Amino acid sequence: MAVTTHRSVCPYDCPDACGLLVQVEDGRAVAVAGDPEHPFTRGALCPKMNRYQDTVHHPERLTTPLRRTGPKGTGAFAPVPWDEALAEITERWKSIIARHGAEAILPYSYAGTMGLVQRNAGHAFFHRLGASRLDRTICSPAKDAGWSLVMGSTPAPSPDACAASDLILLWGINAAATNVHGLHAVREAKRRGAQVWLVDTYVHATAPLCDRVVLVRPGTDGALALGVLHLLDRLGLCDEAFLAAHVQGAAELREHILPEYPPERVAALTGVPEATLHELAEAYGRARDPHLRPGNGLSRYGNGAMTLRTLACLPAFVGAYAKPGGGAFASTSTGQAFPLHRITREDLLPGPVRTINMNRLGWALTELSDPPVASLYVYHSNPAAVAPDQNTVLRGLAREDLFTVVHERFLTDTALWADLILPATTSLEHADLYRSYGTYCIQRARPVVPPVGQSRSNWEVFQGLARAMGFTEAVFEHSADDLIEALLSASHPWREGLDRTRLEAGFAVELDPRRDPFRFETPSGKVEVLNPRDAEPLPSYVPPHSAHDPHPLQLLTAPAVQALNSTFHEREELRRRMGAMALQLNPAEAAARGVKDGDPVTAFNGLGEVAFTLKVTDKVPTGVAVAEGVWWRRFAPGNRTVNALTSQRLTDRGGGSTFYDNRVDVRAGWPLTP
Ligand SMILES: Nc1nc2c(c(=O)[nH]1)N[C@H]1C(S)=C(S)[C@@H](COP(=O)(O)OP(=O)(O)OC[C@H]3O[C@@H](n4cnc5c(=O)[nH]c(N)nc54)[C@H](O)[C@@H]3O)O[C@H]1N2
Ligand SMILES: Nc1nc2c(c(=O)[nH]1)N[C@H]1C(S)=C(S)[C@@H](COP(=O)(O)OP(=O)(O)OC[C@H]3O[C@@H](n4cnc5c(=O)[nH]c(N)nc54)[C@H](O)[C@@H]3O)O[C@H]1N2
Ligand code: SF4
Ligand SMILES: [Mo]
Repeated sequence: MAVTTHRSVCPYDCPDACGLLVQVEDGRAVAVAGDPEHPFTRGALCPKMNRYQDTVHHPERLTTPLRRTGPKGTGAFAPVPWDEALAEITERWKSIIARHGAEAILPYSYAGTMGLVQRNAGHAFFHRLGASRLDRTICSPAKDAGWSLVMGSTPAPSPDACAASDLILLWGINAAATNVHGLHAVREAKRRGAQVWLVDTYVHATAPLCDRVVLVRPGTDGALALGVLHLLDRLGLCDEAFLAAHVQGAAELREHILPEYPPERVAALTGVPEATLHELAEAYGRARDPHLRPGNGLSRYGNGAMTLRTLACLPAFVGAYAKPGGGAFASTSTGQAFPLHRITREDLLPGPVRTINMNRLGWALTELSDPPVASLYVYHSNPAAVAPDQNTVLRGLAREDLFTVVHERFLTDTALWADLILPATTSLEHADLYRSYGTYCIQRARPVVPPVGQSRSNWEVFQGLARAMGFTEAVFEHSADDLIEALLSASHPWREGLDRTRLEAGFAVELDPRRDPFRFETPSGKVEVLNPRDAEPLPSYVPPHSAHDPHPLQLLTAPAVQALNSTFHEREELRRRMGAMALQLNPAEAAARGVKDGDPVTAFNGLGEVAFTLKVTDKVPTGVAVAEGVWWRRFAPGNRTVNALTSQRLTDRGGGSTFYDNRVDVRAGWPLTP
């Protein structure tokens, strides 16, 4: 049988959005490699996506709709035809609507796939239905909110621009895990003599690439940034010409805020020694083209938006925003280049409906009333694993009176609790248009293998549900390809001059954000260190939520190298490389608790208890515990995973998650969790 090669895209929630070359033989993907013609990812893949064919053709793929045949959560299911499954869902929904109204139905989705069509596939349907709306704020809305208070909608530079920098500041980012190709330009800069600094909370996989690693007390980066600004000012390292011409409020920050952040106080707040603080300020202030690369982790605290807002001031004070290799890269907001409303169809809403913050799913399922959530429809998300406060989420999912439908590729922790499971295609089986939050590339992907079993794409399922509900709007008749055309047909300045032929041929092509280094897209046209429209016009330091929690260890639930949130745990070889579900502690913290490397331990707080295998390492400072990865419960020693320890509290702005803003203690042994 002949082998053919096809272009595709990595569909996952990763800033890189790699181009793929997929080899297909007899309707099966047999090999997946990086596309050397992709302008940003240049032919390399991360360890997760090598052997993507093993996910696509995994023996545990869900291949038919399944109906629950035993008690909830026990995994007893039997196959049911698609028509019956869709009819059952819509009949149950019609009776729920008759009793409680459509707001008693809650969709729950996030980023199992990043394609514009499949990711947003449920919006038109649920808007038309009048279901409760979901505020999709689990990832980094506080980062965006804080950053844009200072920078407005100013486009980020190219992610490769930092190759021309002489000082790169990786701030709260484990790029070796989460932005592998972002390191290409960092390595290039290093070859040209740049210094790379990492400001983080523990020494992780990216640290070996860095010349200096500064460990900061979790959630105190805002104070650290103000301390650097204080010293830049004191040492005369500010770019006064840039400040005068392009920054609003530098004088006010200098007068009202910076005097409160002398090195002694900042060292006490952040745990960063005064000498290191001086070195950091000197390095940053004296660099020719200093480049700041903030991650998302530091925004997942009660003060997350304020932290990012403070960080955004740093390049302004040294004039770096106008320098070729300098400035900052927070993310590329490429969604704006497409008329998404043509897919999401808010105009179909029957009237005002309530909005539920996805980080408060546990609360919504267990406490919300008038109407209660009577049905939950989950697609391309795994909230039983990824949502905070797992014990409350599981209590909600266990409710006998909750009708739960899960559209998935695998029997995830969430699918286990479903009344009906619908089998989903992978990205190699459906069409989509991809953008990225870490590059300006866009790429169109066509199906390269037929659907595995009876699996259907998100969009096909919502078309089927719309039909079964009797919805007659034309949008539900359109194919995924029609929707892609609708996204590409309306013009947008960033897409002017885009090579459509190349896009149609499956190659990645780049949007042009028309960036002018001296134009800031804010109401004043300047970098808004002072934002007069905000209740707090100037940035300052506010402590995180957990500052008031008496448990002794800050819990960092950081990304794992071999997984992507709860995705990829289906792959045995990746699980093997990850080893046991580990909690990392400093030797002094382990000794104080009488536990040693490899011991079974339990991390606990007021929300729950989670069993881990202890890893003792001096890469983690005292006062911190690190648990990398969002595991599936079946691979956890105690039937609970890290989110049994994280709270439903939100960020200061944006309604974001606070996954890192939790504290725990640790004791020897494993609990007998049911
Ligand atoms: N391999 C892998 N890749 C991924 C993911 C994954 O889970 N695994 N997740 C994907 C997703 S959904 C996202 S949103 C992206 C980006 O995900 P992000 O959350 O941006 O990930 P990182 O920024 O790399 O990692 C967070 C870093 O922040 C650090 N950190 C936490 N708290 C603080 C703090 O208070 N101060 C400082 N200075 N640092 C802190 C952590 O130690 C960690 O190194 O990655 C994507 N890519
Ligand atoms: N403790 C802790 N929790 C976290 C994080 C953390 O750092 N620490 N990170 C948070 C972040 S940043 C994010 S973005 C969220 C991510 O949360 P989610 O978006 O829920 O991400 P995943 O865990 O990757 O789960 C996605 C699921 O979608 C399925 N899927 C993939 N493609 C398709 C498809 O086309 N159709 C359908 N129907 N299903 C599909 C996959 O099989 C997978 O089970 O997790 C958050 N949770
Ligand atoms: S997960 Fe990220 S780095 Fe890995 S292949 Fe996908 S886009 Fe590339
Ligand atoms: Mo995320």
